[in-house]
Amino acid sequence: MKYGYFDDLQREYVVQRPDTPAPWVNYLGSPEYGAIVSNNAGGYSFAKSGANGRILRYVFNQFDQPGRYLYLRDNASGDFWSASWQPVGKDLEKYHCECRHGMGYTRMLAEYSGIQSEAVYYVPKDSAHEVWELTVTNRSTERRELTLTGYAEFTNHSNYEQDQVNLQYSLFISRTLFDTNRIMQQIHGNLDAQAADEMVDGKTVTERFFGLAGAQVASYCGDKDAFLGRYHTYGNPKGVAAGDLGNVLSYNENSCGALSCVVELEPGESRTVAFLLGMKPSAKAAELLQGYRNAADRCEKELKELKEEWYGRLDHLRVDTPDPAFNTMINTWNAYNCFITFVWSRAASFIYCGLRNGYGYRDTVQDIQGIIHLEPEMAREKIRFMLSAQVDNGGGLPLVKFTHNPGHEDTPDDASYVAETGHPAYRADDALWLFPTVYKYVAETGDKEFLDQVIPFANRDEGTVYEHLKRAVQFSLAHLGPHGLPAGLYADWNDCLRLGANGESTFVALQFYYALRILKYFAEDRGQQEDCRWLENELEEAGKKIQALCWDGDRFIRGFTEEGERIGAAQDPEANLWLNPQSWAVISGLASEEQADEAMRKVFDRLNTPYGAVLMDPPYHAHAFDGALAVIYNPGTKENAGIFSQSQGWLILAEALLGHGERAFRYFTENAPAAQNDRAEIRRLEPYCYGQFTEGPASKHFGRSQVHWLTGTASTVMVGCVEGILGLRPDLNGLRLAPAVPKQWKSFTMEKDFRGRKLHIRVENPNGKESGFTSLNVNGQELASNYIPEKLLTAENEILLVL
Ligand code: IFM
Repeated sequence: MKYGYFDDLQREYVVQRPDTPAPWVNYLGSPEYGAIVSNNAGGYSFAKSGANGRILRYVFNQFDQPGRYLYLRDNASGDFWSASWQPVGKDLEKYHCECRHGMGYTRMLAEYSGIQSEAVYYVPKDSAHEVWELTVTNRSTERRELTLTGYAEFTNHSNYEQDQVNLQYSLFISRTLFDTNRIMQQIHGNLDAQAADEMVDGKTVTERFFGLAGAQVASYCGDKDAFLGRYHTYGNPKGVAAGDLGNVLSYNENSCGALSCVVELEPGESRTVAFLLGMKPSAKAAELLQGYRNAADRCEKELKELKEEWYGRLDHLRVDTPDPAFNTMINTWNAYNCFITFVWSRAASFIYCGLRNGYGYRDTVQDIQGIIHLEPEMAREKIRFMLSAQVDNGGGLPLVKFTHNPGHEDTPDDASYVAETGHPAYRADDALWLFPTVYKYVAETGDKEFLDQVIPFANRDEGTVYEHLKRAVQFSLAHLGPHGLPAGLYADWNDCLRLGANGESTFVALQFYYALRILKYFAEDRGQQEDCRWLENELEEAGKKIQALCWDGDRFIRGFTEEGERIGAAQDPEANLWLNPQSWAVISGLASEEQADEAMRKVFDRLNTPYGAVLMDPPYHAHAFDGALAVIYNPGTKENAGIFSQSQGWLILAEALLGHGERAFRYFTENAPAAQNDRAEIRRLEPYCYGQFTEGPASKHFGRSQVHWLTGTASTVMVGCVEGILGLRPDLNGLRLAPAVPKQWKSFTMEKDFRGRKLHIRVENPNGKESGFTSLNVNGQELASNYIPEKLLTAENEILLVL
């Protein structure tokens, strides 16, 4: 079943049926001011931190309420409805609507009883407030008088938990005031006589506003209960039904901002007003509102700026292949998902309730990879930040606080860090993610000097980027298990594998192998002979051990328990085949051709499903060892044999590296949101963003996806598609073109910005191959291989690759 379609020209997803199987949301704003809005206007917003800067309230595990509600009332008939289908929820036979989620904005169009409405929600570029622009048009043949009402439900406290659970306190610190065109909410307003240096108990006054521009306020309400009326709902608020909000303010009640205005429209006439919301004192709010007097013009300008910013980012790579779902994901939605994940990490969605007050090391370092080909400078700054969160022993801080202070942080070795973050120990993989990320940045940009930049460590000391990478390798060497493989510590990539100091992880061993190769490549380029010799020896040593200990004839095992038992061996009754060690054996470069073929075939035969490959099989139930925490999940779910979508990216990449275009593309299609638009009722999540996992065959809801938007899947699949399927593989000195595509793709094109130059690439596939090289022509010159040295490139480049 289909609920909408992709409008690729506008870079919008258009929800045509509003009764979607789950709230389908969009992200607005920037790290300064974040907002989430669903196709029925549900959602919340926050300044800087979802945990401590919460402005709009949202009730999780509910029916997507409350939200940014705009009500329209026909004053002649008394009938009322909302600019989004919910919360009033008019009969869809009479109420026609669509919701267009775009890049940084969401537009709701509705037509009911001869009135057309268009609500646009956005956060202007570089701003810390949100705008709800509402345009109403009279499509009937009579003069109409309408009351338009905006409703924003403030939290009573900026801290999400205080607002939700500590009501004996938070109810009694909030109050609202009204002035001309705005409701002001004050939290701790009674402290207004205190100077900042006399703050009581560390608290100051917090002021939020909800204001109206472009029309006069006819009535207002600052008290949620008074607005709704006892035993009413958001679908029939008393004040909206009456056409008069009663001018009530809150004092020791739940605060809200509700403002109404009255507009009269001749047939065909339109009127635009704007509701503004944010955290500002009254005078500043008044000034801001003044700027929106001519609401339509101001909003048009701001939306244009937003689009230009987003299009500018996304246009650094444009592809045109025979597959529309692939195009829409790579050109727009997967790319957008990568930026959203890059910015919000795992902080705020409808599943992450906004409590996590920092960056997970591995998540963020991986998230960066998804935007390197689009915004390398933005990526570089975050890489620097994450390097500054690496401890001087080479390990990563499991959680990097939003208030991170490089050089002065405690570490998992300090009780204070453990108490503050809840992370009791190092994880084996964190700093190893730096290798693919730093490599991709340097290769994309050619910025080799980056390796010489000096960056502090989290706790003390500083070193060049190259030194940081060396220490990451040294961390693994200092934490080897009894067989000499890297220990699994508190976790490897899999949060549900607690292998400890004596258990060992094949995944980390393969990452380590990959890390050694990258560092050696850098060392060779820099002429660091001693390091080259050291790394060569380590590589040989690691390679031998992994081969001897982890290859089980037709698969790589997952590792060893603390008791020395093998995990993921063929004869194990449960979890006897794991996905990641197979794909990473290929990505790391360790697997021989025969091993790669065998292991990847096993994955395809045993783990693959119509929705992607499960993380392992069979699920844990009766045979989980002590550190196999996955058993806490229902079978077919998350790490317990769910289709963990992030791993699909590595699978796509691994198959593509092997030249298996058919399989790589199949894995993309099975789990790509856009490719499932026609069966959205099964997938349930938004058809335009990734989820953390899809329920596997062992679940009652096989095919249903979960945990929308904020997932490492965005970046791994992006890398799998860009480096893998499209075959865009830069290195220090140029660019290799090695696509791995479905045989039936006859040709495709790519427009890529590369190191300040434009590449216009056409790939032809006259003989129906999956990969390979017949010829490469760059600006009229035939090259001997599929590699383009940077020195051959000019400002504009015409490139033709024949497979
Ligand atoms: O790798 C982790 C990630 O850090 C958080 N979500 C689950 C993944 C797999 O366990």
